[in-house]
Amino acid sequence: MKAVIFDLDGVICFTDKYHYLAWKKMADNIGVYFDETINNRLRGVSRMASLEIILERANRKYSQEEKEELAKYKNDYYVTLLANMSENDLSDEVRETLIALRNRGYKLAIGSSSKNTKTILKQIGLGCFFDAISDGTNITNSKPDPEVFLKAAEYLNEKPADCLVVEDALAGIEAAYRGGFKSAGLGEAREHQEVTYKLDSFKDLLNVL
Ligand code: B16
Ligand code: MG
Repeated sequence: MKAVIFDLDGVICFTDKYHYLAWKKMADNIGVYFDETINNRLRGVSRMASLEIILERANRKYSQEEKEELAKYKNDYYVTLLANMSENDLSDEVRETLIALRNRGYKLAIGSSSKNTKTILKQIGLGCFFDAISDGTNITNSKPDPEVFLKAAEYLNEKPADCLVVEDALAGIEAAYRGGFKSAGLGEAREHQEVTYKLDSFKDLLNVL
């Protein structure tokens, strides 16, 4: 293994709670039921695909224009929540593990569906840390399509077979598998049939690499 590609939300930091609050505000606003179980289905899924999942519970159809307005409403509020993030939102465990991997000579990249990736990395003090960033701004197909990880490998100038993908979402492990990457799963991602390593914690990466 020459490189490690990290998912962002649910792996490096926990923006999932802010996604939940923002989607909940939007859903309440249009009177659509939404809870934490539905929120779990949104992990690693793009903004518009997340909205489609939430609207499964709606009692009417929404036009493309209305959907874009709803997604914008959610994102505007989400971005105000991100503004409160700081270096305190990066755990010592994640920071120390990243540094240990860097010291072992691995190239390190981000592979996230989020279009807010660069803002989040800056907020938590990792704005200049990674060798490459592939995110929602440079892809057309979101996880489980492998595009985001294939782009990360390309930016790193490495072959997929030489990169380990670290993910918290089933869609992310599926994307890694389809792209020819080995994967390490945290949380529900441990349950995917094709996951290479089931991690007990983020620092457990130091035992599998
Ligand atoms: P945005 P990841 C994903 O991040 C989130 O898990 C998912 O809930 C979100 O909808 C997606 O990013 C898009 O985020 O609205 O900021 O573009 O897990 O791929 O890092
Ligand atoms: Mg994730």
